[in-house]
Amino acid sequence: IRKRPLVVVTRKLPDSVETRMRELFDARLNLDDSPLSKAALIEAAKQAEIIVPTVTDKIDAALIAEAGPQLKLIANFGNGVDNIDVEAAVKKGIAVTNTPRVLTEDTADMTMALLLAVPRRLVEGASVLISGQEWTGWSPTWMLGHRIWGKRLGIVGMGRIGQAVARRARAFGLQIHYHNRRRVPVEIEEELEATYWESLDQMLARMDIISINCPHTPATYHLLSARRLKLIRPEAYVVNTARGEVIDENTLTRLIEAGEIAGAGLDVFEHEPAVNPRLVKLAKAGKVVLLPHMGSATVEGRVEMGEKVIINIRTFMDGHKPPDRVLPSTL
Ligand code: 8YV
Repeated sequence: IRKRPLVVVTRKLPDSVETRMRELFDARLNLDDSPLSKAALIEAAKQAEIIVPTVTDKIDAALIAEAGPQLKLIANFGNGVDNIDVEAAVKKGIAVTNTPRVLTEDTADMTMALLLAVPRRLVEGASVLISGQEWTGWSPTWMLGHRIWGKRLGIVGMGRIGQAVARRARAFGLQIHYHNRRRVPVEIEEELEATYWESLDQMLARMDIISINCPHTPATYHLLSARRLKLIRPEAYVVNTARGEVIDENTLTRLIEAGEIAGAGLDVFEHEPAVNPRLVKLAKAGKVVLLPHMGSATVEGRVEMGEKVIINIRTFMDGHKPPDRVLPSTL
């Protein structure tokens, strides 16, 4: 790889990140911020030594097959790498990196925001005033939501983000439960006062709020399947700031419509950017709160993600193992 490698960046990044990339690399930036077309992405794979994609770029096996021999690194601007066929890349000798840690706390904050917003009817209440409807004044029985203090929170995926959610949720007086592929070390369980459920089914059946915080991989696709969603209690809420594909969204929607699940707070969707119109209808009815994939959307976080991408690229160019290398075995 040359000293100033040809780096194709697929989306508009924060200014400071782009400036630094221009200084360090032969950076081909995407200044108009619309995702690259499939043809442009293929072109990039044929020419670039390094590609910096985001969640909106599908770097699948077919695209990797088209890549020229000069492509050596896919430095994802994002933590989740479900947009990339990591196995196909690594097989072809292309390294993959991501941007973990810098978005953990922001995503956990957004999880808490949804976790509070749905039971406490935050958006419904706020929209009364924004919409110009007349507010007839305080009433003892109007706009009542449900308490979250003392309730049971079931975290699906107790990695960095799941733990950051647990830490916050404890401060809000929730009881912490979790399901994870592996049990987390006992010190962490003790610190979080978290109860481990080996059986996801059993946990789902007993929780008041369920938060999805696991990555989307072939093993977690529709982890909350129709069968599992039916185990959830009718008083319970589901929050998802991970990936839409982890939940069978159609069934979740149907169960909320039928009153068999109380509601949901969703930052991610199965077919982004499309959002099921039935979910929008439920949002209008105050049953769900929907956000357009904003979990890590802070000025600070996006700059740090960009800086991480740069460190990964520079370390790789220097011939060292990049700090955030992703291997198929770590997925
Ligand atoms: C990003 C995310 O917005 O990092 C992730 O996995 O979902 C978000 O923080 C997006 O992925 C950027 O590519």
